[in-house]
Amino acid sequence: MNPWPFAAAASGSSGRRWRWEFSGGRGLELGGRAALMGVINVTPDSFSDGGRCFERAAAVEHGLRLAAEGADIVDVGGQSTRPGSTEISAAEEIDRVLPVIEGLRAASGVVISVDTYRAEVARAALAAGADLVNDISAFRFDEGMLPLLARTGAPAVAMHIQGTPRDMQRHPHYDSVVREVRDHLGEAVERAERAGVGRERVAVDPGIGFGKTVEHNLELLRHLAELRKLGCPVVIGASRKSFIGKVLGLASPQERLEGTLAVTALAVAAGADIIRVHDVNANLRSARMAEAVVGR
Ligand code: PMM
Repeated sequence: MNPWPFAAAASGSSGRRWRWEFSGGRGLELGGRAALMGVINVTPDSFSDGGRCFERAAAVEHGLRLAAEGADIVDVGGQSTRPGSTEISAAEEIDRVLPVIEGLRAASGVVISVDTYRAEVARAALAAGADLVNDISAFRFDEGMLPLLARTGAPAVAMHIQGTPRDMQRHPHYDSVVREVRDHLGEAVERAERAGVGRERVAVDPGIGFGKTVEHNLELLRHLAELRKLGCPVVIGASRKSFIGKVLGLASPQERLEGTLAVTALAVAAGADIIRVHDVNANLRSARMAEAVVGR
């Protein structure tokens, strides 16, 4: 008997397979081995890379390096969503992400996602060559997002957040975090369907660190099978996050690689379909090894 209860369900035999099609005959297979999403934060205040990528050329180069390391998707974001962060204007967000998306698209066929909750930014990014939208508000912060997705046919990640980036870590509270996050994401998928965005085009993400205590995050990671029941690809973004720092007593995000790798291996064994990370090379090895052990 396989001691990893979700491993069998995570394998191809369960029929949990998706293929997202993009322009130029490119596509992304989901449901087999986990896909790695590499992070490019084009922000001067990103907690994880300290604004290193704020320069366009450096950001493009960083994205190409992540792709060369094996990232299936590169995720370009211009608006920091760290706890307590303040909003920049849509125009500034577009100014940050567009040159990077254009540069990446000109140089590579890698799948590009834009990390934004604003329809205006998503529209500009898709026109510049992005393939999908990563919305941390699960289509709730901007009512124009679902109509845009319906019109363009772009797939999307719907992530759970309690509150907003500004206030989410003040008093996170749930009666049952797993049930509430699952129901919230289920509603997002239903809203998407009603707007003409088929559920096969939506991936769901519990939003690790977005309005959650350490225990909430751990509880969600222990119960990924609940999210898989929604019938959509499951995304996990735990890379370098503060709950890892709290568990291990590590203040600096740069020290959290081993903790991140542990989460990646366990999430992959539990059937996560997309893993969003800063360190692609190390996480890819962790994922491939975990898949070999559980027979995924
Ligand atoms: N985390 C961050 C930003 N965007 N998107 C998704 N889908 N899931 C996440 O967990 C997520 C995200 C914040 O982390 P960062 O500042 O290191 O990018």
